[in-house]
Amino acid sequence: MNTTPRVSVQDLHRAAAEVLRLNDLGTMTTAAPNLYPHMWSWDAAFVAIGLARINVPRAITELRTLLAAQWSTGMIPHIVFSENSTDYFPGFDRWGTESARARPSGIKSSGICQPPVHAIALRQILDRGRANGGADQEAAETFLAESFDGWLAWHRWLATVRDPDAAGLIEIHHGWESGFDNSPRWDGPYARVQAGTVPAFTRRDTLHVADTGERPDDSEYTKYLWLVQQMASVEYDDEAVRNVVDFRVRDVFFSAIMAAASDVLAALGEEIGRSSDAGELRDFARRFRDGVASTIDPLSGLARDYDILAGEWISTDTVSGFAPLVSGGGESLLAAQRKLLLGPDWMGHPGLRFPLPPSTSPSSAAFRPRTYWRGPVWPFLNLLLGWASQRDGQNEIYQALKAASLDQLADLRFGEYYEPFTGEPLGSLNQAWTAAACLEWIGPDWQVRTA
Ligand code: 9WN
Repeated sequence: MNTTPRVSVQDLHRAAAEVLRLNDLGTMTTAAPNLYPHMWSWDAAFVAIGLARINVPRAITELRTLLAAQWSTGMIPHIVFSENSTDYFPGFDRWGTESARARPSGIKSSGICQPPVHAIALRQILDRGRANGGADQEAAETFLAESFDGWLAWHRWLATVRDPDAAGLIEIHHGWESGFDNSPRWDGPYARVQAGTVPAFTRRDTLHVADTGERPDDSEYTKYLWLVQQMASVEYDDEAVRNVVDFRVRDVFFSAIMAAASDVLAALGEEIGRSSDAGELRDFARRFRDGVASTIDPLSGLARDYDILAGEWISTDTVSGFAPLVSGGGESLLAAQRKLLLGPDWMGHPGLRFPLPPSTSPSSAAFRPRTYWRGPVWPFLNLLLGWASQRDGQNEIYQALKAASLDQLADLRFGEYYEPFTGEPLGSLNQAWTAAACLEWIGPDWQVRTA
């Protein structure tokens, strides 16, 4: 394993901070300079975590902008469109959210959501603000008090509308909601989607990557757009969507984030005297933690998604199988998962350039090392796994993820995702959440100068 950084931690820190500045539109950070010129929901949470390391008020602004786009139902949309760019497809016009009654007026957004990482970012902002003291602390404490109800509404919406049967698993209606867009996890459900007529489209994403093979293909996009049309046809009404949409899946990784973030939000609520709401959030955390544990595949030991329309489990060798490590759970389950994660199909695979979990196991027939969610390593996910291992006192895994992540990012390219065997950055460069993850991994270390 190569653990010698090719640059100093100070240079790495400077370059990562520069990427966030480059993507900064003032009150929102674009997910990437060209490929993603708008704000994405779970990207914004990771961006806020990174920003909190360098500028607490700016981190607060990021979450405030996102929360301003919250729908009256409680849903936080997956894209908040910037007025500055039309260079993304599907843009606002294609979403048909204009007529959605729950969308706040004056703010352009998509009509679907992404995993609720936000409470974790809120916690980081508060901790950094308190550590800095003075105006940063005051701003962070004020933001917690003023925004708590918004985050609570978001978790309540997920727990009710997206888990109507209290299965402890969040239902999603589009691969984009998972954030793992074209992962092999969704091959089965998408194979069953029969797209009707979709108006002609011109993609923009393929213009911004070196090789179009890194992205989903046009037939996949046709299905993505078909699902958007189905939801738009009922004006994104929560009940009606469930009846019309051809993609209904219980997403285990989304559910794990829901469990972890509900615990974090509960603890924040307890700090500001919201004990009854905190109790409700603790119940959500328990319910989703149990839901995640209930999905374990007895053969592989990995967590599974569930296809509601087909009535079957989805077993894949993808990194989402480690959902229990994010949600937390019983010690024997977690110990077995850690062993798998460090084993030869994942972080211990001998061919890896850096010992980090690929999005799909290299031992799987579905593995494609250069294609988006079908194999590449995604740096923000490693940060999430690192955060969870630190929460659970798993310092060995935390340090292993940190060392390998910093080695990977020392090329200063801040790729969206990385080829697992060569370490080549793929997708977009200067991806905001990759830079943010880097800042969070570095933490205060950049101030430590060696002689
Ligand atoms: C669709 C912004 C987003 C991430 C997702 C990632 C990718 C969008 C796209 O980019 O998805 O939402 O156009 O491919 O899959 O996780 O939030 O970085």
